[in-house]
Amino acid sequence: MEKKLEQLLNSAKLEIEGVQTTKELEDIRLKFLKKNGPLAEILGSLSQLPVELRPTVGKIANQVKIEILELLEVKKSELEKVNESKKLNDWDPTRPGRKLPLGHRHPLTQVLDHIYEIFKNFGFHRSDGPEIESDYYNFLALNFSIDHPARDAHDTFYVSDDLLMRTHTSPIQIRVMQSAQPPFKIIAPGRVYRHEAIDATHHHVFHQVEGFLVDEGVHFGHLKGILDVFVKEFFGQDVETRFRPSFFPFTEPSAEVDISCIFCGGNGCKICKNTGWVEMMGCGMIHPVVLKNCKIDTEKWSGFAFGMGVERIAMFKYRIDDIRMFYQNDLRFLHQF
Ligand code: 2U9
Repeated sequence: MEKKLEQLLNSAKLEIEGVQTTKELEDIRLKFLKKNGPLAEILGSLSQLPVELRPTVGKIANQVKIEILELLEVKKSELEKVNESKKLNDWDPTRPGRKLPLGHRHPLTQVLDHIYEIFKNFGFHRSDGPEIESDYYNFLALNFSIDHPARDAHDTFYVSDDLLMRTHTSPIQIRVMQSAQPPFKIIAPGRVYRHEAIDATHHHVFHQVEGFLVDEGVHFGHLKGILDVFVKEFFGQDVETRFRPSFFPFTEPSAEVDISCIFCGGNGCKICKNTGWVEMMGCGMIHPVVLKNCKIDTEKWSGFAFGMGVERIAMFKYRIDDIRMFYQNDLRFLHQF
């Protein structure tokens, strides 16, 4: 019996030494130590031995079991070390990395940046201002009468009696004119708020870009020229502009700017409702009252101003028929830009 145990240990030693994988090692463990394996068999047959031999043989059998378990454990950690270093050797830093999904600028930011870039090339500087404004900067300084309907709580979000969410970016320009001396060439982009119901073409939050230029001898021809070049840079060199008389409290004279439809080339289609023209922005010569409110000498200086809705421009450029798409953060929509 002792001889048998010695042979068992030796063959276990030999087999464990030759093992290459953890799977083979596990097979060997089962082969020698399983319930009905050779060692269990020897332990089970102890009862057939003479009583005086049983303790000695039983002790040797247990030692063999412990030794086999130790050999298995040592081999296991050897194999793990080999696997680790194999993994390191497999690592090839010259192979291309895994691509990470990258984000990009929101379509409104892209359009706003494009508009800003064009005016920057005309020599305009960007100014920003607070989204919560006083009645003075949002309305009074801009020549809105005390009873102007835009002042109504139905049209404007009030924070307090005198504070409101700005309804346009024009207050930025009042702040600029009151804090420095002309000439000015400023572009004022930003978020604006209007108290109105949301539908496919209206949102209570939207973005505007306004601009103004104050210098000596500035006239309506300069305004027409700069907006025509802007439209051609933004939409394409074939696109035409036309100016229709309009009214704003802060400009006189005032005009709406239409552009020839970029989808039908001005021939008439569904988008331009068969007119060949699409309304794109507003503009005018800064009202002398507004200049005087900013202590600017109207004998010496004059200026023009313009404004456009960024969502409206983006919707037209990319044929988006619902303004709410910009605010829903649906990745299927955003990935297209
Ligand atoms: C100052 C003086 C004049 C800015 C202007 C418009 C015409 C205009 C609209 C376009 C679509 C607003 O987003 S919209 O609803 N804007 O039509 N804005 S002139 O005139 C100014 C601004 C500041 C000190």
